[in-house]
Amino acid sequence: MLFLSMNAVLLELAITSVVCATPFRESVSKQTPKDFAIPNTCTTINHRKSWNALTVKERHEYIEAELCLMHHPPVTGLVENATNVWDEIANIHISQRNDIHYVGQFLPWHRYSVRMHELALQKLCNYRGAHPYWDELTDYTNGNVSQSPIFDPITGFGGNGTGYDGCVVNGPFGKIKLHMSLHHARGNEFCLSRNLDQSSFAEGIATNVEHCFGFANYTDSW
Ligand SMILES: [Cu+2]
Repeated sequence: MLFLSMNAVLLELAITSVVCATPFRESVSKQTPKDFAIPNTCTTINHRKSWNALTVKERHEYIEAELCLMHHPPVTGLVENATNVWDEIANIHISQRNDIHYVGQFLPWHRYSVRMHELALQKLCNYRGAHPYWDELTDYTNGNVSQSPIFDPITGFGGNGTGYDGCVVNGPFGKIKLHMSLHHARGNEFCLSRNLDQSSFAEGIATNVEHCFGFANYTDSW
């Protein structure tokens, strides 16, 4: 059983975003809530699978849970103009962008963030699976990335955006309204946009991935 509280983790990240810009580890050690404790032994395995390995039913269950987060009332109450948990999660990422990108803590911070997101799906939206991952390299190797199963409009995230704004108009997120972005006034509604560029995926080839894995610490790897 895992005793890590989703609310505590989300609050943890949110608080870090509004009160300080200190390194991530430092903020955690200062503000750890009482129920923030991980036992030494696991009795269940949170098995994260590649999107392509999920059954159609599992894909729908995951997408339903994400849609649930987009309609769930805010849980931290710390984010101005947030109308749902999804807005709060997005704001955490946006407000800390200058401290968590282009630095050694990039991977640890995002790994923690994914876990928080996974707990939100499981605790707030009764999602019983683990957060899936996108095996981008395999899809790139197989051909046109935009034709990958993950962008299927029926069983996946929907396809490329269209029109001037590049709005995604098909799939489960085609009608979703977002509210947190650097490019829009806070709280204003805008669409999910997507513009997949096949050539840009070449940077994620296996030799580059292995090269990064070869470094001994995060800063060198970055
Ligand atoms: Cu990021």
